[in-house]
Amino acid sequence: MRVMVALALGGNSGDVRTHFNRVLSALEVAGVSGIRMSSIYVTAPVDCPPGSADFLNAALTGYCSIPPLELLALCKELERKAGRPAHYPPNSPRPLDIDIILYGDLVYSDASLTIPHPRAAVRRFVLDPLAEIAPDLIFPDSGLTVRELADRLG
Ligand code: PH2
Ligand code: MG
Ligand code: MG
Repeated sequence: MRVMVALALGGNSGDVRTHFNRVLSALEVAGVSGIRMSSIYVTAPVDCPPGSADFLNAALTGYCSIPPLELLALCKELERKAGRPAHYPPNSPRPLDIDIILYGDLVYSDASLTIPHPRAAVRRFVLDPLAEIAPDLIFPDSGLTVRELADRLG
């Protein structure tokens, strides 16, 4: 069974655009279909160490039959291949961050993964790119759409 997933991409060191393009290709190879990607937004760092560089952020949606924890493992593998160390200080500069924002209407939490992403609904750098490609997608925890959540941020 395929479900629509929404991923947020971010990065603020090195050749972030190239890493984003590689994510697209890797997801296609992994069988994710109907992929749509937003434009790339330049965003100011949020909750990052002083002096952090601006980010590039984007969102993508696609139809996926990969189970959530396997999708997480794939995202971590792609981050690692982009040069991100396995362990790093919180919100430190990174060439690639891939966050699972939504996985169909799944609401899930364990030690490694929480879906919907716990901070996505209050982060403009997630909601604005996602609203560009999927404004009517519903966050199953609140029942609000991406557009409604973005409007709430004012
Ligand atoms: N990611 C974070 C923390 N802060 N700020 C921006 N602008 N973009 C991000 O992707 C981002 C952030 C944690 O993953
Ligand atoms: Mg993140
Ligand atoms: Mg992350």
